[in-house]
Amino acid sequence: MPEGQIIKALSGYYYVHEEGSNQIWQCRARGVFKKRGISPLVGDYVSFEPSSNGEGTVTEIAKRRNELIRPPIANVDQALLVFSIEEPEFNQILLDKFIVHIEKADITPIICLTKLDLAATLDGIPEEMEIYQKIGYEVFITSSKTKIGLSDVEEYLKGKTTVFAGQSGVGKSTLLNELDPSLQIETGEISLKLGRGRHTTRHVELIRLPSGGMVADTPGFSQLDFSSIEAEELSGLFLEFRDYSEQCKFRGCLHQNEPSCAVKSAVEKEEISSQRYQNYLQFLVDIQSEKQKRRY
Ligand SMILES: Nc1nc2c(ncn2[C@@H]2O[C@H](COP(=O)(O)OP(=O)(O)O)[C@@H](O)[C@H]2O)c(=O)[nH]1
Ligand SMILES: [Mg+2]
Ligand SMILES: [Zn+2]
Repeated sequence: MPEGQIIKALSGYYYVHEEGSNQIWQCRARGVFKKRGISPLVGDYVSFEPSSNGEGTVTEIAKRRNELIRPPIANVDQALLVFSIEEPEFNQILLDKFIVHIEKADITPIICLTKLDLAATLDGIPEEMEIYQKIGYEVFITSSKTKIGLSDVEEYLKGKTTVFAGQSGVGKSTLLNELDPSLQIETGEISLKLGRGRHTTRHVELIRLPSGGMVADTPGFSQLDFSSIEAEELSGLFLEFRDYSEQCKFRGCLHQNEPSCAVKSAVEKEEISSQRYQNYLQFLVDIQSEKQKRRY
């Protein structure tokens, strides 16, 4: 049976790129998936059965390496977390929220700071970026307007499947258009009145870039709550806490109010960024209070 990868899902159809060919097959999913509560995702490697009308039926889904629910996509190597320096203004708590969710899904986060042309001087680059570089995250600083940094991003996407994530209006679609001008993805002018971009990307689709690599522009990560994350696992999703955690006095230390906490002393010694730690505490409280609510 032919095999391929789902590159688009729209209105109950799955568009399967047949392996070793350029053909795209419009497929339905076999009924049994629904019964078992499984829905095929963009990025899934599948077997499919061509039918006489030129369409096909997805008959099997290969085991996923990872998956995200919103946006619905599977088998991703890395997530490009796109944040603009201005319009909208850089938001570190949102960046940390993205990182936590991406780390949880076992996908590598990469940070891309856009709209450098809007930073008045180079001093306008948020100094927080150094924190992330020190943790070991790749950071790119770009402007689609002046074309700065675009080839570095392009190089990093080669041979990988990358999902673009970030608030509406930060310049994801514009960046993709720069990487492949034939795409002509709709971009949104910032509404001055609302101060945010229009939602112009409506479905998830994997696109093959001319330079190699697959990318997904997405309608956004709508659900960034912590319902799927346990308090005990949160600190493992802050990578720079990991080595310290092992030295805390109490096993399962949440680095909150416990005595002899190695994470807290690392914050005091400025070995861990206090902003990152504050965001950690904020998320921890969110998780704990969500749990409380579910209990009653
Ligand atoms: N000044 C400036 N504006 C940009 C840049 N990149 C995108 N924009 C603008 O930001 C707005 C939102 O861009 P868009 O790509 O639709 O954002 P998306 O919602 O993340 O896909 C549009 O008006 C773009 O023209 C940039 O590098 N510099
Ligand atoms: Mg867009
Ligand atoms: Zn601790």
